[in-house]
Amino acid sequence: MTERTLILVKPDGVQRGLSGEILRRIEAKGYTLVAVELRQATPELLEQHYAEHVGKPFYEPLVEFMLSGPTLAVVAEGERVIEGFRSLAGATDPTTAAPGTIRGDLGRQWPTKVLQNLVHGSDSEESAAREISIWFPGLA
Ligand code: DAT
Ligand code: MG
Repeated sequence: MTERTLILVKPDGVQRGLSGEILRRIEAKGYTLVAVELRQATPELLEQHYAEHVGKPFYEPLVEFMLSGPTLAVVAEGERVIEGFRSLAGATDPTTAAPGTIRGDLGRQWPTKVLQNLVHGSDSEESAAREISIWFPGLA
């Protein structure tokens, strides 16, 4: 069954001019772009998107970081794209993310409370459906 996933190029990726490189990797892997839109997140949208992290020590810095500039919101499609993009993205911590991955090749630790790791990718079918409806209500 074809799947869809919600991918975000976070403000660090947009600000560093890596949107094109990240889209290139998604397309080169063979996935189809369904929607691509540069958006300024709001606190309300982020509270929904990061509902599972509300109350964690890094939540406030995470929201502040996600509000620091525009985010490129993407919906990509393909068989097993949810798992496939998580694999392209690499581990959460960019310092130890494997070389060859987006986070491993392009990310690093900065002196901030939140890890800046360039991209978000939905982690399950349920998350993908929920997150696509938050960012692209017209697609759900
Ligand atoms: P992922 O983005 O790999 O799914 P996550 O959902 O656990 O990771 O966390 C969301 C984001 O929050 C993550 O991309 C970076 C930040 N983050 C997660 N754990 C953190 C931690 N222990 N310290 C600082 N930032 C963290
Ligand atoms: Mg996550």
